[in-house]
Amino acid sequence: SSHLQSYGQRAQNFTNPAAKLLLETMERKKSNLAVSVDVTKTKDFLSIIDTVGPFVCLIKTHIDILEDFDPSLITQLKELSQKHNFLIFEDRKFADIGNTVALQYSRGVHRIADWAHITNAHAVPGPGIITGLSSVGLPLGRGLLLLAEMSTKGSLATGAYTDATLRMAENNRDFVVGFVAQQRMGGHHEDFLVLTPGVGLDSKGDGMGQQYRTPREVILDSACDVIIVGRGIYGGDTAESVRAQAQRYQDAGWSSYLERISL
Ligand code: S5P
Repeated sequence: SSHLQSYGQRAQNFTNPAAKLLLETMERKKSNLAVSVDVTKTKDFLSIIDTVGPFVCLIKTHIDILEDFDPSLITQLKELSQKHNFLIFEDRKFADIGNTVALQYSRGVHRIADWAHITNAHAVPGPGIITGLSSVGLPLGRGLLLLAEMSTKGSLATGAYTDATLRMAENNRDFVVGFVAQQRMGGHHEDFLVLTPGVGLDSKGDGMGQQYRTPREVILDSACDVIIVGRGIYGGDTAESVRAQAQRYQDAGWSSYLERISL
């Protein structure tokens, strides 16, 4: 019998509503797949999301790469999130002083805090970045992930930096719900979500530093919670290939999770 809690059981370990909703959604949809939709045209963005929606717990966005961004896009994104029951993660990677990130999070043309259940930040400025972001996000029930490690070759986020990032999260449990990292990190007894990019079944890298591991390596061997897949899924040119890849990664992620909790 398993000593590890299921995703659904872990919802009770969090007070943060975004973390609870994500875990409940994962359990309900049997999906630990997040798709990263890194395209530059609104039309492609929405059509990929509508295609992969049934297979994902989470859609990850880089809203600032859309060339034809219009606020009505956000209405459509929210409608797709309702239709398919997924959460939205804006991969903004905030990295400035608290006052500045609070403005970047709430204002500008994108108004990220209005629609993104989850966003992320680098730990490099120190805890003030969490104070700034939580002043906006906490009253809205949003959650924050800290980048504790990166998937890229030569990443500087290792060792003492990664450890200090963990401490920052532990001291801000109400708003910081977990990490973007390559593995579940030891040394803390509290529950955190671990979301992991750099996942691909057919490629080992991209010639620009990205490094890929398989869903099984990420979920089973490294004990992470969510696989984040971008080009491995939307890289195909037909809706049918995008759909087939989303299903394939969902199955690979979920079977690895079932194997892990049965250990
Ligand atoms: O360490 C990281 C952190 C992130 S959030 N490595 C990453 O690749 N990412 C993001 O995950 C990156 O910005 C991109 O949006 C996605 C990976 O895309 P793929 O096409 O390489 O799967």
